[in-house]
Amino acid sequence: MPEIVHKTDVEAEKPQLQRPPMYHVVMLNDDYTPMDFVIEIMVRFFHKSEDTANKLMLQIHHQGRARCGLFAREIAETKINQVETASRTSGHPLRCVLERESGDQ
Ligand code: TYC
Repeated sequence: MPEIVHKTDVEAEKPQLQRPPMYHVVMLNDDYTPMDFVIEIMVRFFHKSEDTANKLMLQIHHQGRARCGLFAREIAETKINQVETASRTSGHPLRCVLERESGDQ
């Protein structure tokens, strides 16, 4: 027989607005990865136009980092793996990190 579980007042009043958090893939600057390679990666894995990819690459070069896309956690982790595998295969140290969305910025 299924047991009836009564919600506390607090649980009953909690609005059911939960959704899984999303994550930014943040690309980092380094001194060695060629600019053209970074642009290629942005086009290939983040579906950026050449123009947007060029702007993002320069933003990273000058400011140290830029967000390249917002994804569910598993997708974001896969993107990072794809970028880093392609980079290592080509002998470059390009890196990305995850950043949990916060609503600000
Ligand atoms: N700083 C690199 C250079 O001068 C270019 C670069 C841009 C590297 C963006 C990584 O995410 C990056 N060749």
